[in-house]
Amino acid sequence: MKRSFSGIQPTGDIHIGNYLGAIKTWAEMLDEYDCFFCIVDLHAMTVPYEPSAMAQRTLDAVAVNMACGLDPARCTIFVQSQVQEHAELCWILDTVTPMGSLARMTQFKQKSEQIGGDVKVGLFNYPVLMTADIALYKGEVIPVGDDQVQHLELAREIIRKFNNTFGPVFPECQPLLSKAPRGMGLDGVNKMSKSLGNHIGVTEPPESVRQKLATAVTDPARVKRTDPGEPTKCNLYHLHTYFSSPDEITWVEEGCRSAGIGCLDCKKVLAENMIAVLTPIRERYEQLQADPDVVRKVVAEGADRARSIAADVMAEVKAAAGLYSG
Ligand code: AQP
Repeated sequence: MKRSFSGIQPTGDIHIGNYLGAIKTWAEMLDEYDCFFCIVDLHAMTVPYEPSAMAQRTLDAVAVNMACGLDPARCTIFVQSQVQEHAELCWILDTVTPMGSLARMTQFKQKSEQIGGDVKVGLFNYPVLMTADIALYKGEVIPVGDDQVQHLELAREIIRKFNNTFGPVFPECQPLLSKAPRGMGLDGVNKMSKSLGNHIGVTEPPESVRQKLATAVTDPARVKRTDPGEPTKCNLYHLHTYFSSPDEITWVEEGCRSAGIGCLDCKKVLAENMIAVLTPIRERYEQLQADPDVVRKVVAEGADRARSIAADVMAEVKAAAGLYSG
């Protein structure tokens, strides 16, 4: 089996963008690949965060991923900071990474703007740590949403540079692109993000899903109910294509273009369909919340497996780089 590596940051509520763009695909890969899923808490430290909440958010992220279908009996789930080799390999890869390549990264530019003036080196270096995450397990197939394609291209470049400089330690990694496009936030402007408050969480209670959808931005052309719209310009139409039946999607398309339905009608149907998909996830999550030892055991076992592979690969890396081994 080829090995696959994926990561998710414990930066807040895991949302339907993460689910459709990433976790749903990950859950479908379990029988085809040797899948490693990592809660990347070191990455989450690259933007301001509340230290007292980090450990619980990390465990919550594990529970949500399990509730979304990551079955620990068929994959390895672990926490990044529990495997020290991630930071160690990141440093070594830093020594072959051009500054110019990092400075070009769109996510770096966007997040720097969001933060304001006080941008830290960790944010700049984020893609090198991501490369280390992949390379440490000799990951070959990397499932990504389209927002991460640029980082993966850079990871491939860094891995090539390492192999060219020190010898062929790492395999080439390939992106496995999610079929879902980048999910837009309820603000209709930014991508749906944990940190922007423009999301619907996968464990969100039904009433909250209804309320959030009721206030979500739709096609700006539809100011009054009688204004015809263009569904492809409406963020919520895209969500219908994932949560609604073919008949309902046709109803939305025709009703929106002819102004036969209003945005509220459309939102109500979407809300109920979304709730039907999210309810079993929320229920599984609540069961795991009630028994936190299950989650702790999963990450402890995951860390053991991850550490044993990481130690071997790191020994290979150090030998290739000519470091003293005692
Ligand atoms: N809006 C989205 N649409 C589709 N896919 C998405 N992903 C994230 N947002 C969307 C995919 O989710 C995976 C895990 O993402 P991450 O936690 O590593 O970081 P992110 O991409 O920065 O996610 P967020 O929600 O936007 O978090 P914050 O606010 O902390 O930056 C990735 O595979 C990503 O493609």
